[in-house]
Amino acid sequence: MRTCQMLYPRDTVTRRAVSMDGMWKFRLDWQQQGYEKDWKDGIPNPDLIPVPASFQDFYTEKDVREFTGDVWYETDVFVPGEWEGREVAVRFGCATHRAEVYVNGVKAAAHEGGFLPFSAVVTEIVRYNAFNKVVVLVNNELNVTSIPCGETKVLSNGKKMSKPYFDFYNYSGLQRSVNLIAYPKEHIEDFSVIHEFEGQDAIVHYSVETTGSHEVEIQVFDEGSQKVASAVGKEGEIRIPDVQKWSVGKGYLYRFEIRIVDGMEVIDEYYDQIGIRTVEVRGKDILLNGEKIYLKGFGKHEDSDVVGRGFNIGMMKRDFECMKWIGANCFRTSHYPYSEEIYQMADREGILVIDEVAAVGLFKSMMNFLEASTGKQTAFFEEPTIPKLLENHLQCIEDMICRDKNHACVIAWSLLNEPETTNEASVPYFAKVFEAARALDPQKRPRTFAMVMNSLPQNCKCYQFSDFLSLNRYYGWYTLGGYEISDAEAAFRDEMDAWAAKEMNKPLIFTEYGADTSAMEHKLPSVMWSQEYQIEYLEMCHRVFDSYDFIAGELVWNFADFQTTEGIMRMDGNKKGIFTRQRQPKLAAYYYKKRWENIPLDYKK
Ligand code: BDP
Repeated sequence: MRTCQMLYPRDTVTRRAVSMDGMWKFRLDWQQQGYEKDWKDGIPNPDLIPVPASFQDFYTEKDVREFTGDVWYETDVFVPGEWEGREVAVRFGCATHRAEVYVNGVKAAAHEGGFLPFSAVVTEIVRYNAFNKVVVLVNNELNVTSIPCGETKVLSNGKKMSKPYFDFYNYSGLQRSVNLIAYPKEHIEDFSVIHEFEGQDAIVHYSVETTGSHEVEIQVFDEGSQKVASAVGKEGEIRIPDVQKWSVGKGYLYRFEIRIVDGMEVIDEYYDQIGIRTVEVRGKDILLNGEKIYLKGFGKHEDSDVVGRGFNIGMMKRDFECMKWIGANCFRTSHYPYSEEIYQMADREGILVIDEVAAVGLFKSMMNFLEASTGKQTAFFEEPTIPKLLENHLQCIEDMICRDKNHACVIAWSLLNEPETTNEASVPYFAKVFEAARALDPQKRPRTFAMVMNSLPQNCKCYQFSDFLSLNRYYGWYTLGGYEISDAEAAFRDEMDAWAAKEMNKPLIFTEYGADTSAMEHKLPSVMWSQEYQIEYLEMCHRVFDSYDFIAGELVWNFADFQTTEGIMRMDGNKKGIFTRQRQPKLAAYYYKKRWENIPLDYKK
């Protein structure tokens, strides 16, 4: 049975969450012997490695960094005696890209998809008042039936390596926190909120899913801990008088306390911090609380030195400080759902998030991000592997929406990045993905997908699925770069004119535009890769953006330099960052600070 095990682990009067983060035993399975030799019962001769973290960048051997296959993790966890009679689970923030979990040698869970949480319910498996052995087999191989898409290549020397169909390093392992959780048998499984305003008040339509039939109560507290509203029942409405709306830069959060009760007895209790806002697309505008907003910000990555894609609480703090300093109000979780703590922080800071599922690489070309600009036509969605891929993709959409649906910061779902759209076969695939997101989201947020360079007004068969269009465009970089930039601007305007001519009456935002730039390079006059060229390129793009009223946002690629697979196009990673990988500003950061501080939130109203 698959339950929606997405509630963030918390301590309450009825629940316990014990962090299992720390040094775990670790071993790469070079000979693929782990299964046969029962490593599930304990890993022989292990190393020690931190969790959460990607395993790749700790070691000095290239074979380890490039390791593709099974890796094993192990730890011992104490389960208190007083937990007997409750449900006990091991909850993983993620395991990239797939995992099997063994507790005391017994298989407790298997999970596919590397960027969303899952739990192994171990109530019947654990020994109480004793240490229990948790062994996790994580596999990091890429293929074309799971997301993100890629291949695993076997070299003639027998070694395996990852060939991603995407432009970020295939970091993997236990990259997010692991918790041992205990909760009552009759418990809150999930809840959702939909907001509406009536004069100065908010009406919150809520629904709570529980595993039993006892009464549910909800109480709402403001930031001063004053109770402002309450309700009884699994479903209903709560009126919050004189509501403080959640908005950009003002992440006002109410504390919702949910209880299952039996008279005076509390059977289960959960709480969450909820921002109250509405989001919709109307005509050419994206509206927050009924008012037009212009998106300013970044495509990002979870990526930093040494820990790779591992959740890094210090880096998260620094990233939000940099975003506030520069005047950004939005980021896209390119190209996968991020760690839960990042959405909590965005809720708190009043930063908007376009939440993207890991459907990247749905384009039949290993170097799709390069070949896209050549106009090459492929037929990814005609492959026999598509039904299986769709199944995995839909599951990830369901899990992402289940996990993130109550976050005020999440204003839209991005359902794919740079898929192929020029072939008829993509249409039914898109229809299913977009329908699923609409059906699953109680708040019916806008849906979009990021369109690759060759998805153009004249040939794209799927743009109409998006509630607002999201374009990834590199005029002046991958095409017509350097001294040809004036032609790039003309070509860019031609495309925008062609979109305008469609009279879609929809907003369009840029989810990517950018130029690789060395933080060391200054050139007068500019050349490509110099900091001066990055600014000239950005100025050109912004002249275009400022000329069209339906362009409702600009998310530059990328917030910071990030790691990729090595190759002739990448010098130790992608250098399109406005900040370096260490989160120091390039010259362009000062340019943006000036631009964004002068662009009002309701720009182009
Ligand atoms: C786009 C991809 C992004 C790449 C970027 C680039 O969506 O992942 O990193 O281009 O080439 O194609 O920098």
